[in-house]
Amino acid sequence: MPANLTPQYYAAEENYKRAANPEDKMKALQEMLAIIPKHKGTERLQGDIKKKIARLKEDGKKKKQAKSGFNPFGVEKQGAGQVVLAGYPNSGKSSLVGILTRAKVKIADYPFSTALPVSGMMPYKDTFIQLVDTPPLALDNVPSGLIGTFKEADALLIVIDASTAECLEQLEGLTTVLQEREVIDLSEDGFIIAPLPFIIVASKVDHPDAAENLEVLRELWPKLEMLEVSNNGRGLENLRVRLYKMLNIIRIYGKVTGKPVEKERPFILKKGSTVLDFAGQVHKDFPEKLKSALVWGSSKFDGQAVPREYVLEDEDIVELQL
Ligand SMILES: Nc1nc2c(ncn2[C@@H]2O[C@H](COP(=O)(O)OP(=O)(O)OP(=O)(O)O)[C@@H](O)[C@H]2O)c(=O)[nH]1
Ligand SMILES: [Mg+2]
Repeated sequence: MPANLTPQYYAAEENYKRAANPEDKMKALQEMLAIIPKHKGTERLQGDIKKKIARLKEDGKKKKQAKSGFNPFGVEKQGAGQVVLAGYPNSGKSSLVGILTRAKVKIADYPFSTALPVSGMMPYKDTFIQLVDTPPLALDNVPSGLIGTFKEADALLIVIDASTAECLEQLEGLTTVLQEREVIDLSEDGFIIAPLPFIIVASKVDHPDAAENLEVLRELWPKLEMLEVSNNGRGLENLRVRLYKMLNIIRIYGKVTGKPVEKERPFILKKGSTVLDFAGQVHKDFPEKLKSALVWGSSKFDGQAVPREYVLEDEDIVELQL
């Protein structure tokens, strides 16, 4: 049976063929289906159009899922702050995260042993700092997902391998690529400007060549702050302290009138936060109700009444007056 298609139908089909995006394709297909003469002779054609529409819808769904779905480079933030490691293959990143946290990291004597970010919690005082081990930065092929992981971090740890004379090259390579991808900013004399705080860590300083390698590096970058660590424990306590400082946070303990202070779980706030900021973290309705607060710690005397704008310090105890 002949199909007897109309000129309007052919025009719609032409639109379908020329459509450059799924939306236009869908529009054309729906028009074709609407105007196609409905009789036995066009049944197969009608079926084809319906199939194409179904396939387009399916593709659209998949794309949406991919967009909103699982990102293997995404690491959900936990604890007082997230510090992400960055470094060349085999530089000792996984070893560091393994020692400082209980994360199940893969440590190997061959490069590229870590394929995706792995995070662990590092205890520090009465809180936890999240450390994220990452796959190595191979400069000729930097996955954009990994750059995303760095940008989301609260701070970075740039790891260079002091056991090799390449450590200078590693430092220059890493800082260059991280600057190019707008993760960090470093002035020529090695001062951090913004946007992300970071520290340089020289790993494997137990290696016999490490001292000499680092001496060369220091001559070239005299002002650069660098911590020396090794998996035998050297420098790790210092690193923990520096990580906490770098996050620029304070721990605040809440107290309810007539009750003892809640020491188990400090609230984490940015340095420079006020009593008002603290009230907002405790409950969203509190800032509006807040009149003043009593403070133990940074105040001149214990339990001193302070205004809402009072700037808190690490380890202050605060009793909100609502
Ligand atoms: N001597 C010495 N060797 C170390 C130290 N830290 C790590 N290593 C060794 O260096 C090798 C690489 O360590 P990893 O921690 O797997 O390095 P990585 O940076 O995670 O490597 P990728 O995941 O491939 O990027 C392993 O053989 C470790 O045992 C250290 O402080 N001293
Ligand atoms: Mg690794």
